[in-house]
Amino acid sequence: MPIPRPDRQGDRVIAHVDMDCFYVQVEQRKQPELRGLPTAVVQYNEWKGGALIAVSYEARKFGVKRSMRGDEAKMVCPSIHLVQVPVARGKADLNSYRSAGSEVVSILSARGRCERASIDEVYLDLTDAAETMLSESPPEAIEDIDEEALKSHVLGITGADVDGLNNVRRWLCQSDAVHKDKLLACGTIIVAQLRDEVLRKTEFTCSAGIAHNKMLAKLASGMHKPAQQTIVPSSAVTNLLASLPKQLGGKLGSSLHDDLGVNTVGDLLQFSEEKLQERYGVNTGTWLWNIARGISGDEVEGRILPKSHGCGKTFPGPRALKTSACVEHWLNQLCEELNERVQSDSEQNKRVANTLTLHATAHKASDIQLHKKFPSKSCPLRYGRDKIQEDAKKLFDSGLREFLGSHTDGWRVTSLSVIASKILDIPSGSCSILKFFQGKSQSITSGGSLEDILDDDPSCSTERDDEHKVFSYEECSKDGGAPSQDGLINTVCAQKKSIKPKEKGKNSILKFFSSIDAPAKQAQNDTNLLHLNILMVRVPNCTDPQGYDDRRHYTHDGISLRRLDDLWTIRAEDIDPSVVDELPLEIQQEVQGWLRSSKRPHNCTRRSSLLNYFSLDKPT
Ligand code: DCP
Repeated sequence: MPIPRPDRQGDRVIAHVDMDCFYVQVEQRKQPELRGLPTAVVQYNEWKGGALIAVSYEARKFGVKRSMRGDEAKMVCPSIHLVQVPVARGKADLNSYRSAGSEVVSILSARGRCERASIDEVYLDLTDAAETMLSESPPEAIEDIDEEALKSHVLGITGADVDGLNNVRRWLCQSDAVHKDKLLACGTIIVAQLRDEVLRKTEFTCSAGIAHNKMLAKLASGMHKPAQQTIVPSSAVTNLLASLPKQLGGKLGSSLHDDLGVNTVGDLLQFSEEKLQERYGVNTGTWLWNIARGISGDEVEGRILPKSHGCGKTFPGPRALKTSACVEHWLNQLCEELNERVQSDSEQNKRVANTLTLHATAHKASDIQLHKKFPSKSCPLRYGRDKIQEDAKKLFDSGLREFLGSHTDGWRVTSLSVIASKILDIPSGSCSILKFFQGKSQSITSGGSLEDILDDDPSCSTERDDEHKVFSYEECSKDGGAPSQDGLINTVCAQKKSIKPKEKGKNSILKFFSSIDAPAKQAQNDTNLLHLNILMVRVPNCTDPQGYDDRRHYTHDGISLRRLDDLWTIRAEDIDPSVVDELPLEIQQEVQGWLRSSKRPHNCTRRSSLLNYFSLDKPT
């Protein structure tokens, strides 16, 4: 159930920065002649011109929407330029978008703690930077306030007011404002500077929300797009929340409706915290009470790297895979890409992924009506393309056996994805090796078996998705339409967060509440459910009239050190030299040093120091 976190409500300055029509901007940078023209990026496939996955604001004016296919977009906007998403191994290749997102992150992260929440959005904690500005050069002391800052939308202050710029200037420079508003004013100027820097250095525009917490910043960032920023002073919170969409969804939403007659976030305001706690328990009660007031203590996590890597593809309709050979072919493609990504992550960031998970959607020939799910399967991840391919196939075979049961008369697979997760840093020092071997020691090696496969690893289930499909966009599925040829599963960072394709726009508050039940298990020992739900809130009155998927996903930090006890007992002679050969060079040297010294006396000393090291990290 949701767990509230204490909020230093007024003290913090949090920004949520979201790129504008991101893939389109990336393509327009490659082809500058497309700038300013109606443009859309289409998925890899030719059916009806491919599905649109990103639409420029110029094209949106003609009524082009992401839910359309290329042919339909051409009908409503004959001058539209359709750019196909890059393709590799028969599927969309998102590397250029990932790298472009990283360029932006490297600029934004210079001013404060930065959390990369998806391929094109980040949270920033600018509290320290704002405090510094306030003490060294407060807004009222700045002669020429950046015009970008003056163009901000300050909720409750600006509107359709012709004198908007001056209103904002006055708000920014109020010498008698309370401390938290002064901090927000500094944040406004800092974010305007950052957005300007992003534009100069990357040629990309972005929009931002600036508030005292993540939830409110996220709500605000989509309110004025493209290339604008919106500020939420505390005084504007009540009205902002009251403007949220009507109905609360999910089981908790139904229960609130049935028990208390609550339909909207605003309706919650009439109940005391005690009353809500009485009905829903201490945690959920306080969480509801806080949410209704825009209170959230969620911290911006200092994380700019992905928490997982995922590659997936859908095979709708006649393209469904019906033989093991076809599945193997596509698994090999996906695993090849996954291997490249984990290798490059390991080389560039000194991190290793520990878990390989396979998700699939399958249907039986015999009982198409019964929607038994293909079970997700996980195992320790072994590095190397061939090994990943081999293990993914074993996971698939294991899942298929379970899925089919006694019905072995035929099947078809309509989606496949492989995910590398539980990514750990390789710390320097010999202790790092233990961490590395944590996963490796239980890999499906030639001596291993399918017993190593974790059935429906709760951290890897398709239902939760939080950790894996950092953002998974399953084309077309959001509106219930048939999926297109090529669904994408893009894992960048986020972690997580939701999971299912989610709609952005008015009814997102429904998702906000309906998400509460699914990850409840996770939340029992993790407060990030609050995160999860907060991130799923979408902006009301968003200027984007179309619904769109929210691909953000959240995960908790439950990186497993659970097998530490085993690790402490690893003996040098147990280490498979072939595994060592796969390690990054520096780690190989470290292992070799460890192996060498393990042959000397006084092993106890070494072991006890390792024990001490891990004791620090040991979960309580
Ligand atoms: N994306 C995708 N499939 C989807 C949704 C999005 O591949 N179903 C990709 C393309 C988008 C990028 O993710 O450019 C970021 O998605 P956003 O939802 O943030 O949308 P945009 O950045 O395109 O537009 P906006 O300016 O409305 O945020």
